[in-house]
Amino acid sequence: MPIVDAQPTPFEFDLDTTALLVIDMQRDFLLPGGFGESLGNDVAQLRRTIGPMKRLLEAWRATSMPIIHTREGHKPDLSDCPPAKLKRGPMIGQPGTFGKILIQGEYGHDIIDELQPLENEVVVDKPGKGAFYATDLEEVLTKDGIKRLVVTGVTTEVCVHTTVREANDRGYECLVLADCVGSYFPEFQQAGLRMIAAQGGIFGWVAESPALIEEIAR
Ligand code: TIU
Repeated sequence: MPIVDAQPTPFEFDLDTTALLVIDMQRDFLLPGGFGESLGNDVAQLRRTIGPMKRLLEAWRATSMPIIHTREGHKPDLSDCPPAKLKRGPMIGQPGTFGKILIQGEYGHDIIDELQPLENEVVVDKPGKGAFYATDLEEVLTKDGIKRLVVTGVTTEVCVHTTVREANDRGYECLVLADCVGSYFPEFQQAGLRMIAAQGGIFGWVAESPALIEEIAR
């Protein structure tokens, strides 16, 4: 079995039971002038993941392992957006630079050009921060016999963390790639990664993408 150098211990995986999760690499979060930046966030902190992610996707696509992309967003009538979320995210559904913010079908809701999914890759639309809540992700993984997840995307302490915690509780082993996840806040990036691997890997493992690419390219 391939083994990747990781924290807190090496991460062992096999090509038949591992999937790549790409969380919310959407224009609304990553594009300059978009929703994320309009909230005062530094999108460069997220955009540094694009190069490593492109290289990872290229290597992963050369294997038979599945790739699953997620997008956070809501139906145009906001019927799947809890009032409590809307109250603290009042821009959701409002017109932004790239269409109505976080609304399915809008330009800003879709994945950035550099990382557009291929036709055979699954895209899971999710109304929450976690990728399991109110989605068919668990069904998709079970059907493919997936037991391990390599997790990438944005943001580290919000949608990546929520998803890793949900996955860990469901029995999946998660490897988070430090250079392929991003937070608007450098201190949350650091702490978020440390939280995953602390206490003997309380939620999972953390590694750098070149170490994984080397293993899957063997
Ligand atoms: N995808 C995701 O993390 N959604 C967020 O709202 N993240 C923030 O950091 N705001």
